[in-house]
Amino acid sequence: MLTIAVSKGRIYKEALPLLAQAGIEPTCDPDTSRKLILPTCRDDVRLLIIRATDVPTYVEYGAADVGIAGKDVLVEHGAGSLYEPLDLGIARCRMMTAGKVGETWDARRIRVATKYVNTAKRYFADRGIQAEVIKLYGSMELAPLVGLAECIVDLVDTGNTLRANGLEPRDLIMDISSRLVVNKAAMKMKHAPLKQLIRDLEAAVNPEVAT
Ligand code: PRT
Ligand code: MG
Repeated sequence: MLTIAVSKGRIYKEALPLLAQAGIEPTCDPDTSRKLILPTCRDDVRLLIIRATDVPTYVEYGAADVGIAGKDVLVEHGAGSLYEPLDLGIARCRMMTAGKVGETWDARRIRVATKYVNTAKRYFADRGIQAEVIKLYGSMELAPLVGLAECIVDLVDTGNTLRANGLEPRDLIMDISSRLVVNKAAMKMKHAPLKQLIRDLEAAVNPEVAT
């Protein structure tokens, strides 16, 4: 049995066509079924539907052999314990700093609100900026508006969310896309089926270089 961990929402939606090309199609819809374990058209493959931030944890502990997770989540988790064999090129966005339109902040000392605490600390430390990083679980855009922080670190796609809240993007921290991650022990124990899955997904992502 191969167990694949994936989060509901945009990653699931964008991963479905790739999984289908690899011959894996869930036999029920997570939005309507409430099931957390989705059977697929293949008896030997199942999907776990979990929170995006939990994907590296399930794969690290081997509760899932494989996972699909955003680079943002992997970097924040510190995913050195996982193999990351493939960039799926889906759910793309940018991790950026942002602040109130027209407002500059002290380049040496700032307060930053984010759900990416580890990533933000490392980013500012690398630039010699003393940042006090405040952990939030959502709606980061609110923080600068009410004086909780001058700066946020968040994901930006169209920029509409920032604009709607009188904020503007500042510096690019990293480009984000979703990656396939694999449990290290599973890579040895289930080598043949995992190798095949990686090859099939690679062909789905890059049809022109597939052999
Ligand atoms: O919702 P839940 O708390 O369960 O988890 P989640 O919010 O992490 O899940 P989900 O499905 O929203 O996002 C999962 C993954 O999608 C993230 O980890 C990223 O890798 C990827 N992704 C790609 C994004 C975006 N694009 C994105 N735009 N995740 C979130 N956003 C949000 C962003 O945080 C901001 O609130 O969309 C807003 C910005 O979008 P624009 O278009 O207004 O700029
Ligand atoms: Mg969300």
